[in-house]
Amino acid sequence: MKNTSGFATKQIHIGKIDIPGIAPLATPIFQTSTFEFETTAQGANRFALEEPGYIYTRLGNPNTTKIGQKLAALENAEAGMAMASGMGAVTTVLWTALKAGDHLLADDALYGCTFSYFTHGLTRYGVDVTLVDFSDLEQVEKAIRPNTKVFYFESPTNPNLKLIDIEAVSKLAHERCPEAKVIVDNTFATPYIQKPIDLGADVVIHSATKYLNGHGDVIAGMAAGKADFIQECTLFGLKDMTGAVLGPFEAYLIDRGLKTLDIRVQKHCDNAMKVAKFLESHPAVARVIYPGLESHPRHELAKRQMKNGFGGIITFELNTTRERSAEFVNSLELCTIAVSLGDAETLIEHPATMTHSTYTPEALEEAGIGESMLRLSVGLEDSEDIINDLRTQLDRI
Ligand code: LCS
Repeated sequence: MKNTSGFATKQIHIGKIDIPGIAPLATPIFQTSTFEFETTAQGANRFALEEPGYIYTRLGNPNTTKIGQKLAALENAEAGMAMASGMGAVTTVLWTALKAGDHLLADDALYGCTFSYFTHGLTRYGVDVTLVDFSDLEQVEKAIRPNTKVFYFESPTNPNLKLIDIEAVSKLAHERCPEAKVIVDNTFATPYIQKPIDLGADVVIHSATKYLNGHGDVIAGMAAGKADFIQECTLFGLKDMTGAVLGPFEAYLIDRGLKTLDIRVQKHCDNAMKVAKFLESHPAVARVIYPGLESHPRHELAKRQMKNGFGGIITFELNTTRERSAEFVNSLELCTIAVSLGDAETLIEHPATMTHSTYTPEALEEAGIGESMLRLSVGLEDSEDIINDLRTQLDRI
C-alpha cells in the first residue's frame, strides 16, 4: 500500500495482517483474551515495551490494532485506537487528557451522555467545566482560563447540526493555550467528509457505532491523534482508567464496515440532501436544519469544511403541537423510531425526550436544542420511498 493511496484504497487495505501459509483475504477474528510468551524474559520485555508484541487483549489485540491503524490513515492522524463504545472513547481520552484542577472548555450542544459525563461526571473529580457556544469565537475566547487544557466540540453538533469552525477554534486554542488539546467528535461527519486533524485539531473521537460501522449491529468507539498521546490513552486511559475494551469480533465488524465507508456516506449525503429539500418545501414543516441547505446559518462554512457532502442527519420542526408531532412520528411506516444514527435504515427520534433527556429544559434552551425538534438519520433506502413515507404523514397535518 502506497502512502499516496486514495481514501477508498486505504479504507479497504490499511492494516492487512499477513499470516504466512494460510493467507486469508479477510482478517480472522483473534478471539483470545491473552497471548502466549515464549519465555518469562519475553513477557517481561513486552510489559516493559522493550519488545513489540501482544500481551493481553485489554492492552491490545490484532483486530483492534488493525482498525486503529485504518482510522488513523483515514483521519490523517499518526495513530488510532478502538474502544468499547463512543462513550468509552470520550471517557478514555478525557480521563487521559485531564486531571483535577484543569479546565475543560466545551461547546454547549453535545450528545446527551457526553453532556452528562462533562457536567455531572468530570466535575465530581475536580475538573472545572464551562460550556459555551463554540460557533461564536468571542464566547470561546472569553471563557479561556489559564488552566484550560481541553477544547471539546462536535461539528455538526448532535442533534441541532450547529457547525463549528474547526480551523478557527484550533488556531485560537493553540495560540492562547499552547499545551491544550483540541478534541473534535467527528461522528456526524466521518473522515470521508471532514478531517479535523488537517484543520488543526489534536484528537478526533468517534462513536464507531454510527457511520464507521454503518450496519446498526455494533457498539464501539474510536479515537485518533498523535502517536504518543494515543499510546497514553491506550496504556493508561483504556488499560487503567476505563477498561472500555472493544471485543475482537466487534472490531472485525468495524473493519468490515469501514471497507464501504465512502460509498455508504456518499449515499447518506445524497439521500439526505433530497429529503432536506423535500422537507423544506412542505407547508407542514416549520423549520429544517441541514448543513447542505442555503438556509443553514453556516452554509458557507459547511461548503468550506465539509467535503463530498453534508452528512446524513436532518433536524426539523413541524408547524403543529407536540402531540400531533408525536402522532406524525408514530404513523411513519418506513422511518423507524429509534435512537442511534448512521445505519442503513432511516431512523427518527425526539432528542428532548430521548438522546438529550440528560439536559435540563434550561440547558436545552441554552444550547439551542428545541423541545419540538425531530432528528432524522437518513438511511440508504431509495430516497423516493423515504420521501413518500414522510409526505404521506405530513400531508395529514
Ligand atoms: N458522540 C456522539 C456525537 C454521539 O452521537 C454518540 C452517541 C456518542 C458520542 C456516544 O457513542 P456510543 O457510546 O453510543 O457509541 N449518540 C447516540 C445518538 O445520538 N443516539 O443514540 C446514541
